[in-house]
Amino acid sequence: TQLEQALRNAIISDSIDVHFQPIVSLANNMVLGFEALARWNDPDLGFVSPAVFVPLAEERGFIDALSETLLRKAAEAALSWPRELFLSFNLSSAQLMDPGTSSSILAILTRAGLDPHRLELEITETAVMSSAETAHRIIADLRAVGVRISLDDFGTGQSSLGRLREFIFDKVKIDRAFVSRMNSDRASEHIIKAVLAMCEGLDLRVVAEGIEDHAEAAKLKALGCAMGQGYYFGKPVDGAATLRYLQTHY
Ligand code: G
Ligand code: G
Ligand code: NA
Ligand code: MN
Repeated sequence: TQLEQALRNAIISDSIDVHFQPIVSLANNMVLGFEALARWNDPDLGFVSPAVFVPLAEERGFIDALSETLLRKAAEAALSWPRELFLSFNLSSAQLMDPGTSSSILAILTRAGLDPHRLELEITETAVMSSAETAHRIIADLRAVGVRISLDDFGTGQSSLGRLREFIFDKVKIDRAFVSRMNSDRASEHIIKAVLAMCEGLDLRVVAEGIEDHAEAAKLKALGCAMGQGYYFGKPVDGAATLRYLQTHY
């Protein structure tokens, strides 16, 4: 298809970009790290969402090539940041089915010179389940060298609390669906409170996603949520704008 051909060309010509969105401490608004988000602005097709081209790349078997360039660019950007902030990078489900993923990630980090302790990988529950044994091996190999693993979009999809019993995660990212409803819907607030209590007991760090205003940030802070991410703190922006952001945000 036209889209597939355009995506191939974009990967080959290295024209898919990485943007960064801050993840902050809710206690003092300090920037702790950034999530890398792929951005593709095609000259003919215009802006294409990663929600479209990541699944297409998986389906057509070029997710490895795509992800390798994205991680390389993200790691290079992270090295230009003035402080040792963490870099959070999304892994797709196809990558968790491929036994070569851990060594290819570590090779990229080595080549770029990024300490594995600065990398976090965001994965969804569905991705872990799709090929459980391979996924567990990849996760264990990466954690053994200091890479941390975040459970993304927690509370959506095929969530099962049983997954948390396996202790394969370092962090949980509460899906923005709960955050956006928190101040209008009592159920969402109760769910967030329960997730925070559970994560504390399980020694998991927590990030609330999709914080869009001061009221949401203040509420989550009052509930004891340690970290936040969302348009209120900063939208995803390119590498140059990320450096400018870091000059004005501590
Ligand atoms: O930033 P945005 O809302 O456009 O992202 C849409 C979806 O694409 C999200 O689910 C996000 O996790 C995913 N995504 C963005 N960048 C990447 C990437 O580099 N790799 C993978 N696997 N998924 C990504
Ligand atoms: O699936 P994942 O959680 O990785 O997707 C993150 C997506 O959420 C990105 O596409 C990012 O652009 C988007 N996002 C980040 N912060 C906000 C926010 O405050 N509000 C909304 N609506 N989307 C956000
Ligand atoms: Na993510
Ligand atoms: Mn998420």
